[in-house]
Amino acid sequence: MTAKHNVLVINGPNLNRLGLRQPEIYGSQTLNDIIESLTADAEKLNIELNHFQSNAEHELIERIHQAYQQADFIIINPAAYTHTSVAIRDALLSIDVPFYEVHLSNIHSREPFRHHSYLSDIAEGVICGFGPQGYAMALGAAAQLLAQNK
Ligand code: CA2
Repeated sequence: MTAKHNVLVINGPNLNRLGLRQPEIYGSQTLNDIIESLTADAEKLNIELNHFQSNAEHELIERIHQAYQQADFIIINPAAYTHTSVAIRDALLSIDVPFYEVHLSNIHSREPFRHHSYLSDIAEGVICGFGPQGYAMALGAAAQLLAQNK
């Protein structure tokens, strides 16, 4: 069997509250539910999955830095920092690890301030509006990409 690829999943502020409020927008699954299901998917794909969630911008940046030469791929839902954070954009640019941007909701059908992302133009791909399934779609696509590039 080939060596396991390492995928890091990062979730930004307030996503630790998933399932508790606004299920009409974000669904009823908790973040733990999503990560549990993603971990099972990763096992089947022979991928080592690590997860990090924080409500603090500097902690997200530190974790991105740690991924340098450690993670093969990142799946990130930066939550509200998507629309505000040049610092998270710069952190991702500083490590040269490819990433997918994921959003539970369709940010383009919501308030105008959610339409712009500081990350989309530097992401390998963007998935939004598929709810928790978006993370699984991103993982499947990352696995394919990693297998192609070896
Ligand atoms: O749709 C997404 O995944 C978002 O990244 C979620 C962010 C939002 O600021 C982005 O525009 C789109 C917000 C996450 C807030 O999570 C909550 C969880 C439970 C209850 C309320 C908010």
